[in-house]
Amino acid sequence: MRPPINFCLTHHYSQNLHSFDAPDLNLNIILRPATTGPGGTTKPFTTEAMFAASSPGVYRWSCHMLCDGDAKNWSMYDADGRIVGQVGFMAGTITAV
Ligand SMILES: [Cu+2]
Repeated sequence: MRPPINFCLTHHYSQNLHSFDAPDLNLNIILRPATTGPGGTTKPFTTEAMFAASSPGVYRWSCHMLCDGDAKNWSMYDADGRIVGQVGFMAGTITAV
């Protein structure tokens, strides 16, 4: 097992719950929404987590919370209509070197 890596996920503007799921890294993290601060400013909620990749590679993550109701959950689906997230919106990759 490779050494664990700490990382922070800052969730700037969304008022919805999201998740950061990467099954191949055993990650299932719930991201709390931003709150409204003084003067109506957005106060981000930061989530810290730790993970270790067993080997180098590219690992996929996605949000599994169906959080995009305003856009009919467009960002949750891939081009084939599966609920795995649109890369660059509610999905992406983690590269372990
Ligand atoms: Cu989400």
